[in-house]
Amino acid sequence: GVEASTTAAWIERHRQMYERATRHPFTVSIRDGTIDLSTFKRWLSQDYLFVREFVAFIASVLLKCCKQDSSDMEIILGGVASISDELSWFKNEAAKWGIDLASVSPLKSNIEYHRFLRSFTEPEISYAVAVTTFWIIETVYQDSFGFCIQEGNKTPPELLGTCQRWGSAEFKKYCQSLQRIADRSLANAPADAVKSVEEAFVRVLELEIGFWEMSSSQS
Ligand code: HMH
Repeated sequence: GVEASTTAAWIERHRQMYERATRHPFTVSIRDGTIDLSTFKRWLSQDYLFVREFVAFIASVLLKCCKQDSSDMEIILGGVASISDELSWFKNEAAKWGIDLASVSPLKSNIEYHRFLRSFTEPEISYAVAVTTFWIIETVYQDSFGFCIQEGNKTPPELLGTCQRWGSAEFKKYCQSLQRIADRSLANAPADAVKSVEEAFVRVLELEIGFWEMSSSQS
């Protein structure tokens, strides 16, 4: 639409942090082809645990949506369908890399992120904050992995499937649909509520940076 986008304005206002989340040395090293494969495997294992938590988060967004604004229901339900597909993808990918998912334990930054996600399942948390948080979580991956398949990349062929999963035009469209929903729900929210959604937006960027750092660290 032509109306001002609150979420786009936040990306501009927090541009530096947004770049740190979406052009992190971890994903940039995928694009450069310099990534260490043990680092990639650590990320894959940890992200599988993240996605399992993310299922409950998306379910809570769907529930809030159904209670409030059923016109968004199909898009959020699409998110539920794609997370189901994503879990299968992780299992398949882990098998390819020889990772035993049953023996993976969450690292500190992952646990911190789980705690954050769980805080949204409370019924008093608004749909506006939940759906906007959902949008930025997906968008960080879309932008990060989209960059890995843009022109000039040297992404190793065995990592292209991962990059396409979140970097595809289809996933980008889905993120744009979520962004429209977020902007519309923010347009109807009181100013103090909008302020707290912006805080959640910034918190997601911090948590995403922490997640990449955790995946990159050699411990
Ligand atoms: C940490 N953030 C993290 N993992 C993901 N899979 C996504 C975002 C997007 O689905």
